[in-house]
Amino acid sequence: MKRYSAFAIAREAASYHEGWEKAWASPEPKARYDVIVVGAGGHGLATAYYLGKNHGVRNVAVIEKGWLGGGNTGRNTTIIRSNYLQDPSAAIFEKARSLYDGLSQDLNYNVMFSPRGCLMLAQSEHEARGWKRTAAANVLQGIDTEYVDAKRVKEIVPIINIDGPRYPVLGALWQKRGGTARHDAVAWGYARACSAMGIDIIQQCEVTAVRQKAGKVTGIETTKGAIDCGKLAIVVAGHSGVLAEMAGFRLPIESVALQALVSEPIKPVIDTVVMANTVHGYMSQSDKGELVIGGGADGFNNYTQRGSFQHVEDTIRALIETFPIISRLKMLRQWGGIVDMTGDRSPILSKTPLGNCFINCGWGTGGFKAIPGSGWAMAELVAKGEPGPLAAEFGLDRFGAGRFVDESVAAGVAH
Ligand code: FAD
Ligand code: PYC
Repeated sequence: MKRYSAFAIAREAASYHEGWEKAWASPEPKARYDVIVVGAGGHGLATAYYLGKNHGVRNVAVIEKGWLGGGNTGRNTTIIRSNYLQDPSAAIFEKARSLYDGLSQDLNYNVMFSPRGCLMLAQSEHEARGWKRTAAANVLQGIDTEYVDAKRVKEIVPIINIDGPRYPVLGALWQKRGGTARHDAVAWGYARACSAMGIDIIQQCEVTAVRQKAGKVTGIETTKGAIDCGKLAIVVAGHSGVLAEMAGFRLPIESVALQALVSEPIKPVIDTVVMANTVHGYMSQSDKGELVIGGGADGFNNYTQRGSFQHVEDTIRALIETFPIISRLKMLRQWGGIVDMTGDRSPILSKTPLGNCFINCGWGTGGFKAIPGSGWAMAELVAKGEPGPLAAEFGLDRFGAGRFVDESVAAGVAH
């Protein structure tokens, strides 16, 4: 596959840009693969990429029922940060954040990582104490965050109203190396790099059953026929419960819709990410000028991938006190994704009751930022059959043993 570069743009310009290759191949499935990854979201694609890159496992297929990146990966609000409370979470999220630093170069694909900084507002005394505690934990974990006062918040985000009558801003947890990346580009970059290694990405191919014999997976049934495999990795976010049921085990997961919306494009007004968890809203500005706004998760389980009027109203009403500037803006689009929530709001990267079947899910409302670290850790788990240090605390067995990794506050989005 030809490398993307400034030179390549100049070369292709000379032939009216008609010579670009397809970014990834669209093969028919082979009869058998060493590893099948179900789900071509960011986590599935990154798993396949690091299987090939770090472990030399390249007879791999990524099977996707829709189009790659069309699940939560292409529906999220692209916030990247690693300011979690517990050590295992801080480790995997910081691994991901640091991989994002060099991801465009590694994949030879511009994922538009923009470390513009992330503020998590404290709008109650309780929240202020919580963020101070997280800042102290982050110091011990080697993660670069600090608790800043309201005056500093106002300097960083001049459009913010820190004197709201109901929810004044008391301070914030500030991670200046947090930020955003272009979500589709993350999926496309991994897909292209996988394809260049000979990994098959098979879209429009739904997995309908998991075949097994003597406690091991032998293959899958799909809408494009049966495919055999040596190992199976299930990486399907909101559909994890459905796939687990096909494989014959149960997961401590609930699926709910999480919604977001964007405004009409305006001139640059905010050059950082602001999360206001007490009022259930968060905001940043895209390169196109739209304000990217998200709210809390639905209060009931469902599989709807669309927005609702109630959330638009609740989220905007909540944010207007803190950002009066948005009160006259028109909202352009809204949407939803199905997120997979565990009880402790931490992910599952785990072996399963089937010896050669592994699962990566439970990233809930916060897995976009984790994609590179999660793929790295999942590839190690699948290749070696045992979790490495990044995945060790995220096994399914923690729910039986009561060894929770409680991130219900640091998860960031009210749920
Ligand atoms: P997905 O991208 O959903 O991929 C799973 C894939 O599996 C899908 O493409 C699906 O079609 C496929 N699949 C399902 N069933 C089958 C089957 N039977 N056969 C074949 N394929 C199947 N996280 C952050 O870190 N920052 C944010 O700002 C953020 N904002 C969010 C905002 C919203 C509105 C939403 C919905 C989520 C947000 N998240 C955020 C969470 C983040 O998007 C997810 O945690 C992450 O994208 C999950 O990636 P994934 O690869 O696991 O899942
Ligand atoms: O996890 O940072 C996050 C997040 C922000 C919006 C949705 N999730």
